[in-house]
Amino acid sequence: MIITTVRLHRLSIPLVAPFTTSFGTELTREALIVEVGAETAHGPVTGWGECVAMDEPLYSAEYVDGCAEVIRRWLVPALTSSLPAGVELTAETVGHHVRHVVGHPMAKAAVEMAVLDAQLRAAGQSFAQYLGGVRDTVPSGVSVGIQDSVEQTLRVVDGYLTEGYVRIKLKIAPGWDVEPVRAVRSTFGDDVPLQVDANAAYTLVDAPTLRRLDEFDLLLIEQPLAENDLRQHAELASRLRTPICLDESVVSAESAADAISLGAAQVINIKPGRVGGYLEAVRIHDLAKAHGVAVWCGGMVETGLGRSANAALASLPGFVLPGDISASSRFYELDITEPVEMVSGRVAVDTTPGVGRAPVADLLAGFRMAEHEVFAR
Ligand code: SMG
Ligand code: MG
Repeated sequence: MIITTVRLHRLSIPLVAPFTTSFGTELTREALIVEVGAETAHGPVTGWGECVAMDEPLYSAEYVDGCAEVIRRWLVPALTSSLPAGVELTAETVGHHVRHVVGHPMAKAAVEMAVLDAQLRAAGQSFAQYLGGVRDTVPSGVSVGIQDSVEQTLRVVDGYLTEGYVRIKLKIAPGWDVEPVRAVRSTFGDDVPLQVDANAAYTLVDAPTLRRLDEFDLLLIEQPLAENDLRQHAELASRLRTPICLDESVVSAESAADAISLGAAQVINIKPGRVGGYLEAVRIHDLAKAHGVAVWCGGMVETGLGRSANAALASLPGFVLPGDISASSRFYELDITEPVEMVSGRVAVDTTPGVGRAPVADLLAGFRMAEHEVFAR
């Protein structure tokens, strides 16, 4: 294909309730949507990508406005004006053409997603078909933010279980760990699939506290230590019975390979944005599967666009645990696409060409703070 236009849509979408993690509270989703216009063998086509970076560099080094800058100044030129003459751009080669830009996986992932969406729409193939999905629906887990009290946590969890979510993930932080987990276990029983996510808030010194979580038979503890602490995660794994799952630490297939060989991860949370795109996400899935390491699909408070693509990814055979793939209504009263629904604890995998859904113009416009045409041929 030949890219003819690139537009960046900067959105601010209110959340239905504040979402608190160990690193902060979100009230709105400051989103960045990439719109790529392209000429293909099948005619002109538009592709959409979602950048999962947060408003501030607290979950990871990237942040949404920084991503927009990297996309505009370095990634788009690499795929357009600086692309060597005669080179045909494909989704599969986007990563190669932007490899000289150090880091910035979320910015790269957003661009690759838009190019892949365009390519698949032109070819009439769905994301799930292309990625190698083998399921029509995927189980839907929900991530529960840190609440003001244990009572409030129980009310919120009760609501999600009543709605039908099949797995609960509680956000934890030092001082908010054993107590809420104990309360959820004793109220809802041992059969509720339950896991926790620390977002890197602990150190190895906290191992005795984290070990107290062993008695609750959690599916896993997600990213207890800092992003770069692979060796320390391996050390922690040897001291806990609860399996350790890495999120922030796995930024590429290489880091996934390191984590697995060091014994730092019994489980891996795969987020396409965090690892540089859906293609690298599939490589990590394949690597983990070959090593007998379970994976599941994480969430970054995506709109329906990213959620639909995540459901497609989660339909691959190695995704054996429920993902953070909840309904649009988990975070949004109004989404920018047709809402993603959860029915009987599952989300349907879209089957129409490309990402199964695209932003609805009026909805996109309603949440838009800015729109920039960063390239036009
Ligand atoms: O999209 O359901 C979702 C959010 C899931 O908890 C979630 N994501 O560390 O896994 C994680 C967090 C990162 C985003 S926190 C604002
Ligand atoms: Mg996480």
